[in-house]
Amino acid sequence: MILLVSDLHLEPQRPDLVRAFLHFLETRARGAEALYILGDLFEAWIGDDAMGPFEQEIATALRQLADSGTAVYLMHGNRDFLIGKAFCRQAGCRLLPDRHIADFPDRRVLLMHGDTLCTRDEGYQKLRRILRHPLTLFVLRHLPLASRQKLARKLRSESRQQTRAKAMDITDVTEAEVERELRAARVTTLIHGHTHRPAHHELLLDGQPVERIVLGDWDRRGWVLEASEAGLTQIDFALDER
Ligand code: LP5
Repeated sequence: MILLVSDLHLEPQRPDLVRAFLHFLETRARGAEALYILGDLFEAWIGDDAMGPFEQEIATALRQLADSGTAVYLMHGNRDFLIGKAFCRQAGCRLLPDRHIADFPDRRVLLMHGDTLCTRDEGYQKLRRILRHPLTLFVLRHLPLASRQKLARKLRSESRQQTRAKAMDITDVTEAEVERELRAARVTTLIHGHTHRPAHHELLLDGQPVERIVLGDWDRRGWVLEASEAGLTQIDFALDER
């Protein structure tokens, strides 16, 4: 079994989410062939050098899962794109590029975080281009810790305000971009997160059936997509499920 999650947005201020994720790693994820985390594991990540006891606890739990034989893969999200080699080494996980094609038991799939698919969200795409520019990344990584914390708080609060004011279709994926990615990857299944709109879309691309599976965000409930020879099944569960 292969498991996929995204958008957990872990932070010390949400102990319910943290407990649920740690429990997930110790139970459902144990024995899985692989766990893919498709971005936004953390609510905000300002650099591996800023890791405190909370981040260490998550890294240790991931490492224990990896040591037990489950391959753990991590992709950047729009809130934790500064996760680097040090965290991955400590957590025993492999960092994936923004687009990754994986061989699943019954098919090849394209894995993405999903933010780049929202091409109508011009404000965000502009911000993304600035934040992901190598020069910006260099500068951000070298800012003093306090400045990075301040900047992250500012960005989060601006984002909360601005996303509330955006129309639903602006913050959803653009179909043409989904089609472009599927064609370029030569696969018929795309799995992504980011939009917080869990769903299983069946579409036609050049007359062929294709699928787009959107992973759910962990907030009121937890979400996991299970991939096996039987296909892909997304399930949600109570955060306090034991
Ligand atoms: O994250 P979410 O779900 O709220 O909304 C996203 C888009 N927003 C973001 C911003 C992140 O939330 C902020 C993450 C901060 C943590 C990492 C910081 C690391 C760098 C700093 C420390 C070293 O990604 C949101 C989308 C939404 O998804 C749906 O797709 O709409 O995009 C926006 O809201 C962007 C706005 O439209 C434009 C923002 C202007 C910000 C102005 C601040 C200027 C600061 C400039 C800094 C270089």
